[in-house]
Amino acid sequence: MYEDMVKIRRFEEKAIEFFTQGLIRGSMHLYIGEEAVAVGVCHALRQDDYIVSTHRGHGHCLAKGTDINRTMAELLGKATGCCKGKGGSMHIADLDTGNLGANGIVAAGIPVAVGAALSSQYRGTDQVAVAFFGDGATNQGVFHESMNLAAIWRLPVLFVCENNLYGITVPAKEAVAVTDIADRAKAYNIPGVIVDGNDVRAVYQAACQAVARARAGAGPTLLECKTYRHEGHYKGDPCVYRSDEELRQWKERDPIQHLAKVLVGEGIAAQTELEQIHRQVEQAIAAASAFALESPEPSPEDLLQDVFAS
Ligand SMILES: Cc1ncc(C[n+]2csc(CCOP(=O)(O)OP(=O)(O)O)c2C)c(N)n1
Repeated sequence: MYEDMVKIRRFEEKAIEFFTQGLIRGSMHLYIGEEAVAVGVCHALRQDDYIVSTHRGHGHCLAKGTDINRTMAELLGKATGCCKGKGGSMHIADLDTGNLGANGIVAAGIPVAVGAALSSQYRGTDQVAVAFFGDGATNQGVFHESMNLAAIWRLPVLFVCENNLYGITVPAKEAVAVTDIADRAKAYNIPGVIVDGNDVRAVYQAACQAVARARAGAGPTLLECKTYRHEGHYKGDPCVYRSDEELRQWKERDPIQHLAKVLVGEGIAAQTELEQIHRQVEQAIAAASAFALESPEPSPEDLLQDVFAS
């Protein structure tokens, strides 16, 4: 889990460089600071379980196991990307790892996860579906409709709210009628669990319980992970709506540093082993960057391939 969190962090730091050089087109929403959520949840899943991601989806994609080369190539819009360059930063999907796609429309992935869970129940497999979404998404009607349907049909789905305190510039405390989003589960008679989203072990444990419940046919869980994004809403956001002090306090609770302290403090890993992990990740990032930079652009003939039109 430590390696996966470092991989996501370094991947995005490299993506910032590419974005600044104009090599990543469009907008880019970074996950830095929230890595423990994707990694903790995805480590509780099997490869054939499903996830549905958000506009902030690089972390979910890597945590679920998409090849890092193909992920980097996708960000650069290359033909070797996991969506052949047509998804880009905000719309990555990878069916090989059960990633049904990132989604630029807030909350729109949630019913997709419910549909995947219904399909799993219908087919009699014990696959679980996870919907990742932000605090802002929980004010959308489709979130409530999805929770209700999943609850009455006891679907194997895990609703994971990444509460990073803001929806673009709007503080959740001014926009959400409850203090804890997990409380919204009460309206649907399902468990609502709050977890420290910067503690990957806590996220993992809570996710394991919710996944076991879903696989056993007992239905959905709403898991609220309290966390924070270190970067702005999008790359280039001036962040005038939050204080430097707030950011400093959250950076002190950095999920990667937190786990490093635990691992070394409890004698689970030596500092040198963690340094070795960082070196391995650096090599993987360098290789992925070279792969993406050297990959061909999609050809004009590919424009109408793999797209649906009527
Ligand atoms: C249906 C819809 N409404 C508005 C937007 C514009 N929008 C993009 S991101 C965002 C905020 C999302 O906040 P949250 O769900 O908390 O996710 P976070 O960005 O904090 O990860 C909004 C309102 C959108 N993309 N889709």
